[in-house]
Amino acid sequence: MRIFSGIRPTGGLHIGNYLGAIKQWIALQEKNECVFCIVDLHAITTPYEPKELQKNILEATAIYLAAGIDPEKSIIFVQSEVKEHAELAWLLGTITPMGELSRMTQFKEKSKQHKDYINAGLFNYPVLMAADILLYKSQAVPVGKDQEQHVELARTIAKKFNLNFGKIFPEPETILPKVGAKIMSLTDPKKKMSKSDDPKSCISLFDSPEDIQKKIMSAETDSGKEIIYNVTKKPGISNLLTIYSLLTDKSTQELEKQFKGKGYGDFKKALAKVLIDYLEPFRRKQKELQTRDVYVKDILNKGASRARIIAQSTMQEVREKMGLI
Ligand code: ATP
Ligand code: LTN
Repeated sequence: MRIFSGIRPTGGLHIGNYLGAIKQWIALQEKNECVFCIVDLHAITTPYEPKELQKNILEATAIYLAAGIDPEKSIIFVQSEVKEHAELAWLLGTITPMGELSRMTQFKEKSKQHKDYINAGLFNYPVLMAADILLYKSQAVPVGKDQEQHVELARTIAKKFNLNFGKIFPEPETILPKVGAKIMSLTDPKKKMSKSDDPKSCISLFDSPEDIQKKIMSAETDSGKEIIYNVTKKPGISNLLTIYSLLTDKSTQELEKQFKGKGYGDFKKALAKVLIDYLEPFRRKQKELQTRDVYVKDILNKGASRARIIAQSTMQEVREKMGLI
């Protein structure tokens, strides 16, 4: 299967990004043809610092490599280096209903978050995302729950293109993790963990052991003192149980048994230890890669060359179907 996913170079990754998206990418690359994209053209739809962008792109790439993306198995590249993304986005924009775009939750949320930065790029964001996916004729897109709506729109656009101009695109499916599709904030377990939120609310993949300990010990918990999985009554402890379960492959029921009779403090101490141990190789590999910019750039150049071959061939077909050649 051809798989595509993208991530914005907007700062460090947290365990929500990892458990919701990247962990799936790493498993999928074993048996599929995977294309992973650092979506810089998406990153510039919200406020950003031009001088920092190249640094963030290299950092983001180092993070994926440290997390286990293997450039021998998968294509990893920067979106703006393959011009066909922008070109296809324009063409697909001509068959995308405005009504669909104005229903998008992310557009509404980001417009609220950045009131003086509501631009047409942010509105058209899902069209560019559809172009990313369709350019590679991808059949599946592994993402967290918050991106499901965008992938559905990409399906709608694919269907419409096939109907209007002739069938060339598969209708992409979303791959959601069974558990962990929405890891919640540590400070407010009713909100999703988000990298643009307060650093205390999320565990970065590269947090120091001391920071992990502090953040987990002060994570918001619920009334009562039993360690029980119940998302409505105990959203805080349930979120922590989900994280524990995903990192240890123990079910939440097993964990309930393991911590029976223990309090929140004991449970949190144990979780902090699990996280510190789990993330140790990430910290080590990232430190190594940070000093190897040339190596990382070389991987991105090779990735872009491989991506271009597929992208150019799809664009040839699209131009023919749309009557542009
Ligand atoms: P931002 O705060 O800048 O919007 P973000 O933390 O939401 O960023 P993205 O770069 O938008 O992260 O998302 C990268 C991937 O991680 C996407 O596939 C997204 O669905 C997934 N993801 C993001 N947050 C979570 C979360 N809390 N739980 C599970 N998956 C998540
Ligand atoms: N919109 C996504 C990032 C993204 C993406 C994509 C994900 C851009 N293009 C294509 C999957 C497929 C986000 O905000 N996380």
